[in-house]
This record gives sequence, C-alpha cells and structure tokens, in this order.
Amino acid sequence: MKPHDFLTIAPEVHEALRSGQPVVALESTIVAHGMPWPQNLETALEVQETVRSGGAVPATIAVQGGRLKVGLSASELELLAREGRGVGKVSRRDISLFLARPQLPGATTVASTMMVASLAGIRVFATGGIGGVHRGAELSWDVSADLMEFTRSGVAVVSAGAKAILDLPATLEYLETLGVPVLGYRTSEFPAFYSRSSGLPLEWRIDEVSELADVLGRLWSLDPHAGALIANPIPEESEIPADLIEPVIRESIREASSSGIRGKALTPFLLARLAEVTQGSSLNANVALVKNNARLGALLAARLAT
Ligand code: PSU
Ligand code: MN
Repeated sequence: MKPHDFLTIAPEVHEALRSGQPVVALESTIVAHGMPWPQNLETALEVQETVRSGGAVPATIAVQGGRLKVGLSASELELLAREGRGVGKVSRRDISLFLARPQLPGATTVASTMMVASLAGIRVFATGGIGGVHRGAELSWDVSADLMEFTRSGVAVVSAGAKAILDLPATLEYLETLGVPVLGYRTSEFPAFYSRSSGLPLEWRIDEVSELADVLGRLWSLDPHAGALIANPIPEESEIPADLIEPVIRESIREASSSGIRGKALTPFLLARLAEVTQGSSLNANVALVKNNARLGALLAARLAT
C-alpha cells in the first residue's frame, strides 16, 4: 500500500509495517492536554516502552510541521509534552487546517489518531479512555467526535471504557446506534475508567487475545472501515472506587459549567481538576490504565500479525 502523501512515518514504524510486524498507534492529546508536565512525558515514554516489551513497535501520532507524523522521536514527544496547552488539540475536523499551517504543532485526539493510523495501515491503537457523550449532552449536544470515528477508520481501540466524567450509559447507547462492537476484555461490565465497574453490563466478554483477533479479522473482512472498542478495565491495584471519585467528578463539572468551560476545553479542564482535588491519585490511575491498555494493545497487534 502506498502511504498517503501527508504522512511522515518514522523509519522503525515504516519497516515494521512493510514487513508485517506488529505496530500499536498511540495518541498525543493525552500527552499535551490530558496530563501535566512532566508526568505526561514520563508516561508517554513508559507507554512506548510497554508496547515494545509486548513485542510491538509504538507509533505515537501527532501533526507537526504540516505533516501527519506516525512515530515520534523522544525530542518530538518532549516538545508536545512541554508546550502542553500551547499545542493544538486536533480532532478529525481540524486536521486539514493544521496541515495548511505548518507552524502550529498539534496533538491528535482519539478520533484523529484513528484516522491517521488507518491511513498508515495500523489496525490497533491503545489509549486511556475514549471520549463520548458528555453529561448534560441532551442540552449541550457535546458528543465527542471519537464515537463517530469508529464508523470510519477500521481500527481497534483499546481503552479503559470511556472517561468517567462522561455519561456512560448514553455513550454505550450511542456506540450501539453507530453499530460499534464493544468487547469486554475479561470483564462483563463496561469499565468506568478510574474504576473497574460501572454497573453497565456488556453483551460480549472475551477472555483471550486470540479470540479478540479472530472477531476483528471477521469484522474487517465484512467492513474494512469498521472500528471496535476493546474495553479493558484498570488493574485492581490502581483503581479508584466509583463512590470516591464520583462526587469529585460532579463538583468539577459544576465548576466547569459555572466558569463557562465547554467544547474542546472541557475534557482537559476536568482531568486537570480531578488530578488537583485527588492530589494526583486520579493521575496515577490514569497512568496505570494507559500502560495496561498499551500492554493489551501490543499483545493484540502481535496476534493480528501472525
Ligand atoms: N484519554 C485519557 N486522557 C485524555 C484523552 C483520552 O486518558 O486526555 C483525550 C483523547 O484524546 C480523547 C479526548 O480523544 O480526550 C476527548 O476529548 P473530547 O471530549 O473533547 O472529544
Ligand atoms: Mn466535545
């Protein structure tokens, strides 16, 4: 397959794709907007290491210098991490604008990372938690573009459910409407990001990576553009019980709404506020679940490559 003209694929990633070795895509919004400096850089580097020790090549995606970068060097990653909020948050609709304005560095969300991964021929992407239907969306209409992307880019996203700041039942309904398979990995419940359990049952539980790969293979032969959500709960030792985090989430959402914070600024605001109020324990949980997803992503990519 000829790579798209706008792609700059790192040599290591290019070689892996060419020879059919496993590759796992990683996003960069979580680095620039999801975590504070310097934990964001540390985590990004550790997540890349986790993918490697699982036997796959990490491909962190971002928009830099008017190019879609697939695979970032440590210094490119550091730039995004240091600049943080100074870096653009690039969702699908913003991509062409960032390509046209090479001076603006941009971090890709789940939606745009899926899109670029699929252009590069990468089928597996590990993140923390996808975006979804925000609480109060019946009035604000704030539904992350991440959800719609699952109908366009044939990528399997490994995620600890959807972020707990969202309306999780509505997010699951929306995924059903879009026809997106949601596969619980060793769980029968939709995970709630910081906590393993949401009380929301999943129809499909899959306990083996080989079986995940089997289902995905069939999905993509039916529809190469279909995405799938692999719901991988946070490890037990790192979870925050829902009854501890929920009041903090509610209070942070109230603060956001009284300060008029909405749109693409909302998710970064809430994540930062939670980390402050929990004195870093929500951040620790976030780091742990991303690594856990990277681990599973590598196993899955390796299995798909066989
Ligand atoms: N997962 C995390 N931290 C994050 C995100 C995901 O653990 O910061 C980011 C992803 O990039 C996701 C975005 O696409 O949050 C969702 O933003 P919005 O709600 O504005 O669509
Ligand atoms: Mn939104």
